[in-house]
Amino acid sequence: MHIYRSNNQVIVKHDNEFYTSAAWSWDAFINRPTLYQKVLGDLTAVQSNHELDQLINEPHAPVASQEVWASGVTYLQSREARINESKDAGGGDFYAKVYNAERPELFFKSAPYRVVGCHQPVKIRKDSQWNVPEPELTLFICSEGSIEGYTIGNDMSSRDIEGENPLYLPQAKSYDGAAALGPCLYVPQTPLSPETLIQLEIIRDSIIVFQDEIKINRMKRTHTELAAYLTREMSFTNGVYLMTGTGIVPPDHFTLHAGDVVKITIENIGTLINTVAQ
Ligand code: DO4
Ligand code: MG
Repeated sequence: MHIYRSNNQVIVKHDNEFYTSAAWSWDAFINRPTLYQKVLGDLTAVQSNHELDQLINEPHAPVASQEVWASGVTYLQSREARINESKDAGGGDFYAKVYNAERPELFFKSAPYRVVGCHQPVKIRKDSQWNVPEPELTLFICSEGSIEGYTIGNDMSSRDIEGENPLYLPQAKSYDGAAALGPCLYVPQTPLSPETLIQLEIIRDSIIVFQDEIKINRMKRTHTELAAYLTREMSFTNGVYLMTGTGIVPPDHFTLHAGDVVKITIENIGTLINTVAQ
């Protein structure tokens, strides 16, 4: 099932039927263990309404009070890129070590009010010359620590800033328009297949200037391992989103321009589309 936020309504799409209820509020609705079963139960009390179909074309980010965290260096491609970009600063060793370490790299990505949804603009920093999108499968973890669903994340990154000094990571990763999530929260009955494909397309002046894809089974770590580390000593009252890291890195000469369209598709979840703001 797919759960959308639109006009302050929670809309559930399940088996090509659409449901909503005034009694549903985002935080309480999604923050439940065994979410799939709970929502199935909720649907028995409401009528399907096909007019809701229109509302999910312009969904809000699937976020009300949820913070967004992110994992780093979980794919070989990210490890190599980071070692390269930070070698002059002496940061290469840290990225090599964290890829193999038991403890993963986890960092705070975004406060909920800074997250943008599908079709809203993402931004590049004015004090940065080298910017890329990072297409990332994103977990929804409920306050009890279990993974209840998935969405698509774009972890916009300023590679020159993080490459200059790894201690600049928060500035390279967290700024207005740096985190996009959507178009919905996907809640399957069973965990995502390891064969699930992530695809990235960057379109400039109607031409695809970069595209690539990767399966989530190329990730070094498991989803449950990442969720367990994040929730070890930190509570999230309304649940939390966790981006799982990128396995797609454009070549070093590539940087995003204003007006570029970033399209990220993850099988069964949907497509997250954002244009880089002017
Ligand atoms: O350590 C830098 C950030 C890594 C990251 O965002 C990723 O691997 O996706
Ligand atoms: Mg990332």
